[in-house]
Amino acid sequence: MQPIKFIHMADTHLGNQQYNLPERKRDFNKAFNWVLNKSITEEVDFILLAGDVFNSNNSEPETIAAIYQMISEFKNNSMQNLKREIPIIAIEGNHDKSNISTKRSWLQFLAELELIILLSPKTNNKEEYTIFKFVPYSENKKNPGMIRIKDTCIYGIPSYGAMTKTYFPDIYNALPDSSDTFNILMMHFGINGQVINKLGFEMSEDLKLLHKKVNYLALGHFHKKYALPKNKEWVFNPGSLEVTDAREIWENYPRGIFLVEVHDKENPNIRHIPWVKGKSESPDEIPNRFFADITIDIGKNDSSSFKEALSYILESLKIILEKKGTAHLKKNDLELPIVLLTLNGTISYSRLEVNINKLKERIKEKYDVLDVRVFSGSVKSEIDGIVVDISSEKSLEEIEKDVFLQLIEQHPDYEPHKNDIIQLMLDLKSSILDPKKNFDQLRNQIKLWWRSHISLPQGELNKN
Ligand SMILES: [Mn+2]
Repeated sequence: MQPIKFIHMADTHLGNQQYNLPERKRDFNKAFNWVLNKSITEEVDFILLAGDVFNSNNSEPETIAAIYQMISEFKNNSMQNLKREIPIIAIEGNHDKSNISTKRSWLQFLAELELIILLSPKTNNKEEYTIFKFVPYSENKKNPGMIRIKDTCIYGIPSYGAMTKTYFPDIYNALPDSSDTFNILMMHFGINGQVINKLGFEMSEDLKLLHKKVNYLALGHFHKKYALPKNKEWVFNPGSLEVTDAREIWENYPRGIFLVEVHDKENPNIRHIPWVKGKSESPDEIPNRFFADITIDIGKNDSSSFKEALSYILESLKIILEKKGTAHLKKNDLELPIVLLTLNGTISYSRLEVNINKLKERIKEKYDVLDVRVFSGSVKSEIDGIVVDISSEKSLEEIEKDVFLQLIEQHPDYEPHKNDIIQLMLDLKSSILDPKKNFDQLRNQIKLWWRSHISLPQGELNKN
């Protein structure tokens, strides 16, 4: 076969303004642009983009403008440097899908502008999809299901969510028997067991059967790199290009892109190019935002108040953050860190004293960081009967529900009515805040609730 070389990436999540920071949106663009430039220096034949190109189909104009500009420049650069264009071949991931109200996805729009080639098989639009045809790009440039480049055939299926796995037999039947070509199938789903707490599909017999017709299954969806099965890999997932979730840092996910060279279709040469924290001089590392993962035990210093703990935290951070010497950095520099600060330990004062916002403020005043995220869910107090998880990731409503739940759980008698009581407490809270309601009305509200939920002799309540 004619040798080919390609890049396989996925989950670029463009437009992701993580933590509400405009810089983060730019970081995602930077990582994407890095891969486009890399594909020129590597002189690849094509790029695979296996879904979740955008973080959302509700992308803002500036996200669309940025991708338009990046791909246009990339096309010009490849024409200049290689005298040819490098096709970008994509499928829709779950994040790219249009919804009923929008009908059209941004990826479809980019395909209409001929910036990318979007693959999707022709389906009968009855109740359930039956995938029946991969229309070649050479026959229909508007709605192709496959494209042939040299001796390589690339087929693409968009994400159909949980239904996707039911189509494996249909996909198998629709794929031609072409043993003389190198066959790539692009899909968007995860495989069970690869990422903790993330549900995917099993390596079922239906899925394994695809290997009879597919040499390289190019996946996206899970943000972690993996290649399966271990003894003879043919299923590949590159992982996301940037950090989309703190968990990816805590669990140290390998992520990046695959650079694949095929001379002998039974033995493709597959290299993973990984991400790296901050900038890098190496052409074989994808620069990402620097995340500083720091854990501090605030029970360890015997502080008797949060004020004391605060100085201890700031002092502990000094050693870690000042060593980095980030003072000269601008917000756009990838070296300027986002601090993921996990607090744990047992404190001698109330958890209600732990003021996360003040802590964040003080850290930002004192150190050069892009942002601070504080996770304090596992801090315990010696004096609190109730443990309040005041981590920044919880909404006020969730915290309230937690508190109410714990109050109720202290009284076993209330247990059977737990959820109803929480609802009553939430209702009462909003009644108290309503200036139009007076005390009698509140008392009646409780009485009514009591009568409809718990049958007690009438006299009991009227006493109070
Ligand atoms: Mn994704």
